[in-house]
Amino acid sequence: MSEGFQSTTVQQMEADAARLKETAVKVGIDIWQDRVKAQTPHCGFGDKGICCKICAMGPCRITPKSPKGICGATADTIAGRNYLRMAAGGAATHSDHGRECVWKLYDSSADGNYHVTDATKLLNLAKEWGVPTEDRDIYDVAHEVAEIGLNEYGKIKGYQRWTDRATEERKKVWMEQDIMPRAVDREVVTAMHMTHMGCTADAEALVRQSLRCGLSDGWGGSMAGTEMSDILYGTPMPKETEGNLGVLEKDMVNIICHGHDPAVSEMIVLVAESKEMQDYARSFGARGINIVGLCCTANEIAMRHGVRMAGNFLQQENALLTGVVEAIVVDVQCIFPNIGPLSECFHTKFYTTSPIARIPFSTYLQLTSENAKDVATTIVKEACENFPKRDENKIFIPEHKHKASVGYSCEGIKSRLDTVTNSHLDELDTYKPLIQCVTSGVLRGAVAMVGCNNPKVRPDYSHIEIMKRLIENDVVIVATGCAAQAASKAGLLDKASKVLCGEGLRRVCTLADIPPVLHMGSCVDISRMMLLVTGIAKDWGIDVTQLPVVGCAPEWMSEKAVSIANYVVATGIDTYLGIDPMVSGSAQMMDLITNGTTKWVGAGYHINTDPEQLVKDILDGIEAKRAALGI
Ligand code: BF8
Ligand code: SF4
Repeated sequence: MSEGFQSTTVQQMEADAARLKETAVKVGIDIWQDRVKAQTPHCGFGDKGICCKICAMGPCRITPKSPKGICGATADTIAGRNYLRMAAGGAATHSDHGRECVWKLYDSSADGNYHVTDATKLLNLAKEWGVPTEDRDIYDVAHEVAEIGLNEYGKIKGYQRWTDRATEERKKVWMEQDIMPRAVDREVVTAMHMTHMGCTADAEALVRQSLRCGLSDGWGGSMAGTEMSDILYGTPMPKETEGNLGVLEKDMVNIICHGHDPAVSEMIVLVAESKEMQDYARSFGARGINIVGLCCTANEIAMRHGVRMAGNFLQQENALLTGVVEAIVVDVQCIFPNIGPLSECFHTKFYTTSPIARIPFSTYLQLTSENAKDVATTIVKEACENFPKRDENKIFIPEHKHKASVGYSCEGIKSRLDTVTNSHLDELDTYKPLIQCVTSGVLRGAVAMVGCNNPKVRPDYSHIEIMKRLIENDVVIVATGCAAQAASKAGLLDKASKVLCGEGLRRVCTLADIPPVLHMGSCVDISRMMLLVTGIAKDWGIDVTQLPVVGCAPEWMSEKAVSIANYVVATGIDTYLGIDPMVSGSAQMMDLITNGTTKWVGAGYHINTDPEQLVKDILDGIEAKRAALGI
């Protein structure tokens, strides 16, 4: 079955992009490749983190001749404040997405738009939080759990209750280092206060708050987002789908869902699947409705419904340039404002749905718990009516696509282990067989591949080349966000791609019937990875810092990625970055985020913008962890 597997190369993807660029030229619109040229070279001060515009005496820039800003702030202060503000922006963003998910649970009802789908997960969480469940209506439980969840965002005392799930060792470290996260809103406000003109000038304190703010996201807001989404829309389990632009269909009504919060995309999928809507599409000459996802929304609906994935961050303009998209629906985050003017060059309708992301040249239909189905119905209907308005002269759909096996939540991974291996051991719900594979050397370790695309490096190249090298070396990969999408485009989520693995990983893939890259979801689902490493550390009986497991974000770009990197490091996992974290203008900051955090929490950043070198560093890091364990 694996015979004949051919990974799509970055060169092939670039050829598709070049062909689509011809359409952009024809319709007279700029795309990111043009804008990168116009923005290069970037401002060196911003790039190194030593431009401050926090007050109106500035902007102040640090040079050898002017080593301090007007207030006296040094390069260390300025780079440190900029870094913390990025972490706070990311924590706020993930967490507010999570908050919306909790609100949907709060608003859920038997006869409303949003329902409890995974009642077991809800009841487990209720038990964890001491909410009575016996003889109660499931929605009464849901509302009480949601109210507690919402209060976590702004509670006046105590720490994030999600951190109770961490290992005892981690909790001790977080308390000792004074980085145990309080309410999410408090950590973000504290970060903004600390970085105001005339507040914290000490870089070390700024990095510590970055860790704490990040933890309030990973072990707070993001975890809430994942958990509530699972309760509302179902916990992902392994399923088959496809990825890359070839999933767009010439003869169907194509609707793209883009963004992050599943509240919108779930409703679009539900409405579009109805016979009434499929018939409506056929009445305009289409074969039916084809829903596809972009970016993290793609991950969310692929994981839960097998909806196909059109691609990642730098593919969003390409998707519209195919000329076959009747509608693109967005909610929040990672949406290029250029989608507005770009959609105007085609028949494509562009819908925004959230007050958090208002974008010119879009139709704004605010989606609420009450009107969600009506809004989705309007969008799907208008998309169908739009089908006959395509311009044949502007159509080109690249043919590349791959099969993709997705849906590897912690429960999904355990289900594979239970059905294939654990049942022989008479022990279910455990990571022990996985641990045995690592201790015996069949697997060398695991890497969490996460993050975005960034044109500062060749898009997707770093993701794909690093993943190929890792699986070749018997390192299993868990992936989320746009990294998971890169894997899907290259075929690395296809079980058949095990032919690219070393002998050990290939054997594991065959035995457990999994691909070498396990798709764990969207970026908020990196909280799943935190629970995965926690579960493995507990089952193994060692600390998270000892595991031969690392994180890697080779093409990151967003503030969310900075928040993620902070909580991954604070959780004890070394993190390998392929993009400079914009603090290189301060030697102290560079030392703090590499060596400093290692002293405090046992993990830090390793930075290398050369992907070949970065993957070598990762493999060396994994082998060093193995050696320290004596395995
Ligand atoms: O949250 S990986 S480009 S889509 S920020 Fe955005 Fe980056 Fe993609 Fe999802 Ni995550
Ligand atoms: Fe300049 Fe200080 Fe104001 Fe920053 S806070 S802009 S360094 S005066």
